[in-house]
Amino acid sequence: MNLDTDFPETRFQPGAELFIERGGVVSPLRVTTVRFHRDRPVIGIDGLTTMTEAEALAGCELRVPADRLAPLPAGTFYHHDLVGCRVETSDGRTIGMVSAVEGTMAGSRLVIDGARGEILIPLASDICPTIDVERKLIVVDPPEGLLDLNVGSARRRTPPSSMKGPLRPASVGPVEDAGGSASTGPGSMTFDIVTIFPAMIEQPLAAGILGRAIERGTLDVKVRDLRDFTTDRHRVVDDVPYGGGPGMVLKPEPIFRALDAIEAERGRPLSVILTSPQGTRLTQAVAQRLSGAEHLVLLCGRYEGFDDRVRDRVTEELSIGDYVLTGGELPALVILDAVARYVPGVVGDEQSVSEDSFSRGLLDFPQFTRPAEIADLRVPEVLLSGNHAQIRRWRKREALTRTLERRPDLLAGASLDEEEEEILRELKRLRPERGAEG
Ligand code: J9Q
Repeated sequence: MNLDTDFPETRFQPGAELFIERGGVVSPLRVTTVRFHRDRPVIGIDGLTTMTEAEALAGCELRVPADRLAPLPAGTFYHHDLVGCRVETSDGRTIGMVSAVEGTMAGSRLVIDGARGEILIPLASDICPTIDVERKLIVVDPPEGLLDLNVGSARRRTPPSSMKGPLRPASVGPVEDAGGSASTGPGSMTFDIVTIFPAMIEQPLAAGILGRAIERGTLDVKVRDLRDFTTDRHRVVDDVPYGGGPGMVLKPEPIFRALDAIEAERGRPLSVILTSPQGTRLTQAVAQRLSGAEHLVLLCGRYEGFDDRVRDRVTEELSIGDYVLTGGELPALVILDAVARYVPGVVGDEQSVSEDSFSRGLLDFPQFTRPAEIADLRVPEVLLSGNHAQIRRWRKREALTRTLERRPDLLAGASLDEEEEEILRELKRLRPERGAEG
C-alpha cells in the first residue's frame, strides 16, 4: 500500500474495514493482517489469496466513509474540508473557490475554480499561510507568476473525488493527505550474487515461488560469474595460500573488480553480505531486517577460504548454521529465499508471511488434508467438527506442545496471547520441567 493517511496503525489494523471503488461500484474490504515493510503497510485482505487477485486491485484507492474519519487535533483538517473554501491573496484579491484537492502525502494541490479558469496552487504552508476551515477561507501568498502560469491550462485529470456517495479521502493537515492506495509500487528488491558457480544459483532460482517473482519483476536477481572479472587468459580465480598449507584461496582482485563493477552499475554504495561459517547466524529477524534494503550483494565464499582483505568490502558476514559446506552458494540461496519472502508481492498469500511460525515465535501446529482416514490413520476429530473456536484452541495447544517439547528455547522470545499463556501454564503443570537431560 502507498500510504495516504496519518493513521496507518488504525486504518490497516486487522479487522479494519476499508472501501474500494472498482468500475463505479463501492465495496467493503476487511483487513486480515498487516506488517510494515520500508514504512509501508503490506496488508492481507479477507477472501483474497492469490497474486492475480491482489494485482487486480493495483492502482485502486482504499477509503473510509466520512463518518468514520478520525477526529483531528485543533488547527488541522481533512483535505475535503477545503472544498468550497474561498481563496484570496493576502492583499484581498479573490482568486476563486476550491473545487478539489488532488495529490497524496507526497504533495498536494488546491484545485481552484477562478474567474479565468482552473488554477492549481501547491498546498504548502509557505504558499497557503492561512487556512480557516470554519470561515471557509484560504489566504494564499503565491510566488510571482504562479497564478498566471496556471490559468487556462487545459488538462485532463481523473480526480479521486469522482467517487460517489459518502466516501471521502481520509486526508489530514495542510500538507498531509490520507486514505491509502493499493499498488504494486516500488516494492521490488534487487540482488547481485557473485559466485564461481553461476549455475548453482541460476537453476534453483528458475523454479518455484522465487522463479515466479523474478518473472514478474517483483524480484531482480543478477548472477555474476566471478571469472568474468579476471584479466588473465585462463580466468583464474584462486591461488595458493601465503605461508603454505593445503587448498586454494580465492584471489582478491576479481572480487574487488566485481564489487567495483556492481557499484558503478548500481550507482550507489553497496551492502555486501558475505556467506561464511564465521558469520553471525541468519535468523528470521535478520532476514526481515535485510528485506528493508532495496539492493543487496551476496558474495559466495568458498570452503577453502578467500583472501581476508575481501572482508574490507563486506558489510555483514552471515552463516546459516554450523556445518561444513563446499561453498557459499547454498547459503546465499537460503539468505535470498528468507529475505525475499518479505518483499511485498513475492509470496502470494500475505497471511502466510505475517503468520509464519517463526514470526510468531512458535512452531506450527500439525496440518491435515483429505482423506479423513488413510491406513488407519485418522485426522483429529476436532478438525472435522466445524467448531472454529475449538479448532483455534486445539491448534494453539498443539503449537505450544510441540514448541515446549522440541524447541523450548523459542518460548522465551514468543509473543503469546492470553489464551496461549493459559494453555502453556496448563501444559507445564501436566508435564513438569525436565532438567538438562530433557
Ligand atoms: C561458505 N560452510 O556454512 C554455513 N553458513 C555458511 C557456510 C559456508 C561454508 C563454506 C563456504 C559458506
